[in-house]
Amino acid sequence: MKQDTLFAKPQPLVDFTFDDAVADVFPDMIRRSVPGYETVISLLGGLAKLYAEDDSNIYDLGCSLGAATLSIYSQTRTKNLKHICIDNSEAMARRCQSRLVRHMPEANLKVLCENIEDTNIENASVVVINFTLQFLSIKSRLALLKKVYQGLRPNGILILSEKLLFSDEQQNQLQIDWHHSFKRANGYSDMEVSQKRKALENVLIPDTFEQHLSRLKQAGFEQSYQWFQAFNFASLVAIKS
Ligand code: GEK
Repeated sequence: MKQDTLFAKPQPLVDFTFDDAVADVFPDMIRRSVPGYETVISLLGGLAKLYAEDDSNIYDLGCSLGAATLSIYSQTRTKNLKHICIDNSEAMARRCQSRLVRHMPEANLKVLCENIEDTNIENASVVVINFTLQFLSIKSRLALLKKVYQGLRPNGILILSEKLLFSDEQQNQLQIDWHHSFKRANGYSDMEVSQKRKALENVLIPDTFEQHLSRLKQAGFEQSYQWFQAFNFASLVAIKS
């Protein structure tokens, strides 16, 4: 695994993008930056296994290198599943394609480089949006969730993982401090933490848990439950009844 040192040296402030340099170090970057990432990846495969249905599609929206898809593929025994992975970063989609073809050669797999806002969703039993909704403009988030709801089969699920904002300012600051301490414990320097935070400021816009629940409800989901949280990172399951 290549080590992430992208913010180790002082550099001019530029908005964060998912380019080749990021894609090259992504497994190390996300593991050391998102508390519980590996646990979420492993457990979401087990959740998907409970809802994946024969002859249906599984979507991984904002797939990066396909970790969620790989977890689902290795844990489900359902027949005739089609795995559809979408990322609008060419650097990610290219690497995802070759990685998944290598690790799941038997799978019915489609990797597309496109904006998830343009993706057609149909006949889905499981849709995963793992730490990606937060990168969409706030105003386009509801439309995506509505489209997911429409494209799910009855009893299908959306697994939605996000960085959280807390409406209580004191809690919000504490959660940010705890997260930064987690990053420093994983070897990132104060400078790396601070430069990355600034680069993400206009790019990753978190919502509160309450905003997520209310948006999911507006999109049509009657049942949405939190199943994971580590500091200011959480994951929900929304079920289409
Ligand atoms: C994982 N889910 O390993 N359309 C398509 N892709 C997008 C868009 C968009 N509008 N916006 C951002 N992305 C992955 C981790 S990373 C999370 C997801 C992180 C893509 C972007 O290119 C990147 O690959 C991914 O969403 C977010 O389970 O780095 O914090």
